[in-house]
Amino acid sequence: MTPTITAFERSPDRGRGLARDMRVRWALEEVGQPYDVRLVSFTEMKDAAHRKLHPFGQIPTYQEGDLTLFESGSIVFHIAERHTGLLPKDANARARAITWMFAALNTVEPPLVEVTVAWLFERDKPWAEQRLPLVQDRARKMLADLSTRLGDGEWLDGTFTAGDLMLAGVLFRAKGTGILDPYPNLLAYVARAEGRPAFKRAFAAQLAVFNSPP
Ligand code: GTB
Repeated sequence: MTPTITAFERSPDRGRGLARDMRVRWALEEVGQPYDVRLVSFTEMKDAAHRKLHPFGQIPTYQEGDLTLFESGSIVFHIAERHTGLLPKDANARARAITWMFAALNTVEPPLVEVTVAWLFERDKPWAEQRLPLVQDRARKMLADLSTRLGDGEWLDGTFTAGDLMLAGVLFRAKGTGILDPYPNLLAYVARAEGRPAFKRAFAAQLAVFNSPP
């Protein structure tokens, strides 16, 4: 059965692939699973009908037969479990890949989102000058640890897994803020991820939505 995901009808990022449907599209492309996309406006997202799929009135969602999921991490995990290619067969390697998915979402993403929010939406606030360096500092400490751990590895644990997809997806969103610039290995890691054919197909698909006539 072809799954249907939801995405912004008109992404405010102007097709830069920053919304979290991108990582779901990427996972589906990695495993070769065709999918449909239902585009939703900001108004529709808050309607009761959409909230049946997503309690917080957001995207992405995932529907496949009588299964409905929200949370990009859960959706990518579901895709990785149901198909081959994103989770290793070896039980320990699989557990490590899942650990990296959690690390990407629980440890890496929150401080990076804080930086983006402070940079994009709070710069005009009277307290912005004090807050921005604080959140940047927290993010840099985490990134320094991540950079040390990755070292000169191609991927986190040998071969590309759902852990890399999630981590690279998180770092990709933060790249534009410049916060990754002091860590060339992290930048190279994101560039490797962006070079994957599945990533390129996913990126092109979300860009095509933005470029299509309203
Ligand atoms: N934890 C959830 C997940 O991982 O799926 C978070 C989902 C989420 O934040 N969804 C956002 C959303 O629906 C889109 S991705 N927001 C609408 C709302 O809450 O009303 C975050 C996002 C938003 C906007 C941009 N942008 O403008 O560039 C990029 C990314």
